Amino acid sequence: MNKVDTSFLHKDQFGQDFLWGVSTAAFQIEGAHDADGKGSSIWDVFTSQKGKIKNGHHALTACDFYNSYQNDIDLINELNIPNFRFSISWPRIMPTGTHPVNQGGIDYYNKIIDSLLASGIEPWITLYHWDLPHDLEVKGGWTNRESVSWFSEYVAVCAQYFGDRVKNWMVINEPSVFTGAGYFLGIHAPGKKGITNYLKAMHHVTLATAAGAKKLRNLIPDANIGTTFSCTHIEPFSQSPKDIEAAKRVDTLLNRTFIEPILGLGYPQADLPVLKKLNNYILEDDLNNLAFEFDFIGLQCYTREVVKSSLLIPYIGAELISAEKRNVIATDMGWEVYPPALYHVLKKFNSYNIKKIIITENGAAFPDILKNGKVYDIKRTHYIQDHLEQILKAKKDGYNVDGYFVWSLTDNFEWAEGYNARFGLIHVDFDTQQRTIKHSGLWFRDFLS
Ligand code: IFM
Repeated sequence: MNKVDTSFLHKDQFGQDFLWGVSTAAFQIEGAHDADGKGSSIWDVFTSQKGKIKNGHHALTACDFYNSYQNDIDLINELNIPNFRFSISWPRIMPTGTHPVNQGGIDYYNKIIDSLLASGIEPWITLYHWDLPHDLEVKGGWTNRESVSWFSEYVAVCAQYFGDRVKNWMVINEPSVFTGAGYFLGIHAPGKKGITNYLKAMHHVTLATAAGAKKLRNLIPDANIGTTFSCTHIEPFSQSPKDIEAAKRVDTLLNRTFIEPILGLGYPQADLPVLKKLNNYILEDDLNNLAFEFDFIGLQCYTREVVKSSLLIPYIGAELISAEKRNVIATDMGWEVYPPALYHVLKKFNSYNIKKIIITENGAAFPDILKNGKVYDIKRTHYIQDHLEQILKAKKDGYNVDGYFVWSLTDNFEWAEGYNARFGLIHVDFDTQQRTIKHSGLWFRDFLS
């Protein structure tokens, strides 16, 4: 393959210890929805329901990573990517959510871990990337306080089977997204709606994050333990006091609500009054149990949001003005392309007491075209380069940032968007499962070489 010009950005500018990686999630790539004893997840059930996913797409096969993992690990190697983030499918390991353990699932993840290590690639495990066992959802899922102990039981099994080789762990991925979309808006699995479901799920997921992390610490004392949060740079639509106040409420919900209790600061109830309703579910000692000293926090930032005050939107009194309405450049997700957001987010989160910050996801969906065996995704290449420049700017200004993982390795199943939104450094033909490294992938390869 031809070399791609990387001369204006150099890996060394980020420092010798800076971590470079690529991120994925089980449900989005594995397929093999019922192979070797796997149980159903809430996403298996949700995708089987009519009208939930664009174009009726499902993830029965997805990228077939379950069978083609060796090929994809070889591609990670070819791209010179030293760290691979993937998630464990809870119902593959524990089909009903709690004991017994499914040996078929354990064998599968052992193969992945061993293959990565044999290739010199460091495994980074996410324990929960949204695919709750369906049997637990039948019992209320995250709205049931018992979910905290179900999750701890599952974490202990993962630590016991994989902790001898895997040092890097992320407990829960983007709690604000899956509780908001899955338990308040009903547009993601399990399709629940309403403020009561949402607040219960919020509190139990936050308790589970700390409980899971403590379990890992006990069972793998030398583990590098983190958890990941979606975050976004928020700006008011105008300088009117109402828009400024609305932006503050949205910032509280999207950037502060999940991380602050983990950092020992409690829920930011003063800045978002609806969170006071959480007091109905907070039991004695919960606030102490929510805190955990993570080794790192993973931040996942894709865009900024512009916020206007609105009396029509309950609980938050604010609306997000879409990129389309603002007539700015956007990705296939409708998210504005705004690289300085990453700088602002790094600045903001540096004001907390966090040991290490890693950007554990950043990337873009564009309508890639495979032509003559090549994908010239120059927009994605620029997107990544421009975000890396923002990281350099943040470092220059003294803000701590220790790594950058691209979302994602291959095109994959993008939840309610199905296969329409392509985020990969590697193109996937979903009919043939043929992989083609895109221009962005070649650029990243040369940058990392
Ligand atoms: O695909 C998702 C991922 O599962 C979680 N973070 C955002 C990505 C892009 O939407």
